[in-house]
Amino acid sequence: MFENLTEKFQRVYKNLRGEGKLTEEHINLAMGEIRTALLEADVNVKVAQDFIERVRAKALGSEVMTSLSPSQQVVKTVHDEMIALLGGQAVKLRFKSQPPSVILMAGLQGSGKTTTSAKLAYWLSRNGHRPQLVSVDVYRPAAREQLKIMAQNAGMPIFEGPPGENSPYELARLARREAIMSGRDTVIVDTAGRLHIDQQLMEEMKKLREQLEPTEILFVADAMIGQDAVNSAAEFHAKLGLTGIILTKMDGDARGGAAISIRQVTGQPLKFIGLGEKFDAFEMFHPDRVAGRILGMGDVLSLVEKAEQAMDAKKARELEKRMFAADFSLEDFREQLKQVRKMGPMDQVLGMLPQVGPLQGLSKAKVDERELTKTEAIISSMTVKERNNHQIINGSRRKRIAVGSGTSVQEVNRLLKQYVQAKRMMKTFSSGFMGRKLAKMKLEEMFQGQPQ
Ligand SMILES: Nc1nc2c(ncn2[C@@H]2O[C@H](COP(=O)(O)OP(=O)(O)OP(=O)(O)O)[C@@H](O)[C@H]2O)c(=O)[nH]1
Ligand SMILES: [Mg+2]
Repeated sequence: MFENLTEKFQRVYKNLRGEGKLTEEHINLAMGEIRTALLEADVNVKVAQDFIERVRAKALGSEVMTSLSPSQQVVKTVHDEMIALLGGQAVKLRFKSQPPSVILMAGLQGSGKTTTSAKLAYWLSRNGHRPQLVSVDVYRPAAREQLKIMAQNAGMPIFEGPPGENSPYELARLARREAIMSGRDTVIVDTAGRLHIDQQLMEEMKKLREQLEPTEILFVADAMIGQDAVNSAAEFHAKLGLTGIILTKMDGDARGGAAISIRQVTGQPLKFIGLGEKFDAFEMFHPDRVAGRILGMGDVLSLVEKAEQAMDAKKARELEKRMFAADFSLEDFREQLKQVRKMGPMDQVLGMLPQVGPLQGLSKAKVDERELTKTEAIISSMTVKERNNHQIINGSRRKRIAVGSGTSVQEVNRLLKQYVQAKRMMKTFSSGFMGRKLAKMKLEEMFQGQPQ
């Protein structure tokens, strides 16, 4: 997928890479190339234009990140904007608190609704759900049989309905009842395809929507047909109110532009992609991963990592500076704790501690995980004012903080005492190697968990 687009992007980077300093002219040239690449990939004109404008504005105005060269900054900006364009974060399916939830599949003829229904059932079953399939495509003779065969291949239950039943509404109603009786939490309704949006079938979809109150109406779009898929998605959305989009046939040599435009045009998130004919060729749509694929993964990701690492290091350096200027507030203390804990359980964090900063060199044996949790809870229960000026924390405030953090007043007192001691130590010894060493020892002590 997206091979052409990826190739073009790689070329733009290559051209930029040679430039030590980027002028406005360079950026304009690169933006022109990216614009052409997007349009050739079948991205909607307006979407492409907006994208370019955003990147250009950021590339010209961005604050300089010293860890990246100017051309790398442009690449990172393109990457960030591409993720944003694709929706930012992956969006999960919605479910009713009272099952069963109904998922209504919609789309043009041959877009992949039936195949995708079976895939989605299989995916749901792998992700903690108990799906139930039903086809209400009573128009094409073999349509229901097709879903039945696919369901059987994937080992998913399908509701076939009484022989001769030819009402979509009745089939849907009975399938829902069956789901309740057999304890299934999701009913996936495969509907009839249409060549173009026709009045009668649209009415049918609306009626199904009213009857079933689906939590999701997913538009299944064939990525190969490009802009047509975009237009019909917009129309479906206007008439039916879509809640998400599934792009199928992303395994083909689709130009991929539809994927990028459809979300913009409908305002609805892309939720899954189909990557083949088999029932397991299906994945959740992750904007960052897809952006990575479009832009040529390796290069860009390592670049982004590099930038992020540098940012953390910068933050840590600033913190250290404040600490040794004895300007180290409880807020800083908590920030430091948070950064460390973000990295995972303590035993895994060893070796990953920031290269600078007060936590450098803390040994695993000395860190008590529960103590960290408590410390964080106590500081979190303070107001911002209290965190920045511990001296206002009087008796009644201590009581409130203890209740808020599920600890005791004694524990709050102890933390404050340790904090004050550490702060004083740092002030006294803030110059010279030994001073820093002592200050660090003091900090280590604070993390150790003291005997009661
Ligand atoms: N390569 C590839 N083929 C797919 C994918 N999804 C569906 N197909 C194929 O596309 C064709 C049409 O799929 P269907 O699931 O029958 O489409 P439909 O929307 O149910 O079609 P109608 O019921 O006629 O409207 C079939 O040959 C599928 O195997 C996919 O992700 N990748
Ligand atoms: Mg079908």
